[in-house]
Amino acid sequence: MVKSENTAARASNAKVMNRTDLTRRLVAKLKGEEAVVAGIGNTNFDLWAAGHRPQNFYMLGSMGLAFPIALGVALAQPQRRVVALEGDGSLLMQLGCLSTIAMLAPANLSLIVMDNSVYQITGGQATPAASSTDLVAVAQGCGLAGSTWASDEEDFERLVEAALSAKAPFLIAARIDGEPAAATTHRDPVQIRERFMRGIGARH
Ligand SMILES: Cc1ncc(C[n+]2csc(CCOP(=O)(O)OP(=O)(O)O)c2C)c(N)n1
Repeated sequence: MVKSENTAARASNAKVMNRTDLTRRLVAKLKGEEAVVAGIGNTNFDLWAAGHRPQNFYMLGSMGLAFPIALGVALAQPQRRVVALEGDGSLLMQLGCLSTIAMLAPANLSLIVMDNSVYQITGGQATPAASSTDLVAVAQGCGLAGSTWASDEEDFERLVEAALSAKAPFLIAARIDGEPAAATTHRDPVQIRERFMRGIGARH
């Protein structure tokens, strides 16, 4: 696998962690008003499993939209911290958003990719992250300079804390195992949208 020099060591030393556990650790770090936008499938299932919050948005159906939606929320509500969770396959489908986020650089946006190197929810086919693409190197190349692999759970928590008070967005990448999500989000797109709009005060 070819990796850019500065992420290669961190990528190969990164511990394989568990998405459900990391999502719970993330939610435990939130103060309350942060919006969390999670991508199709497992990232939003585990966000749901960590305990529903009115400020959570669960993307259904289309890959790669967690980061773009979170960008929109971050630009619309600059006083609110916004966290976006995405799977590696979904991020690979929408890589251009990293360039846009780096260019606009909203200080209140944090990005997390859960990299199991497969399209798990559709049967575990390998993504390019399994062999040829280092998503942290991609993010750095797009201009998200602070992007990094989380080396273990404590490092992940430290990076989340740093991201929640950072002055510029960066990508936290976590290598995760193949465990399925701990629950399944209730699939009701209208309810998800309305609850979120009220949760962030965009609708009363
Ligand atoms: C535009 C688009 N293409 C394909 C699909 C089918 N699909 C749904 S989820 C998924 C895999 C998602 O992989 P990843 O984001 O890595 O998350 P994981 O399943 O590994 O948690 C695929 C291929 C889709 N829903 N939308």
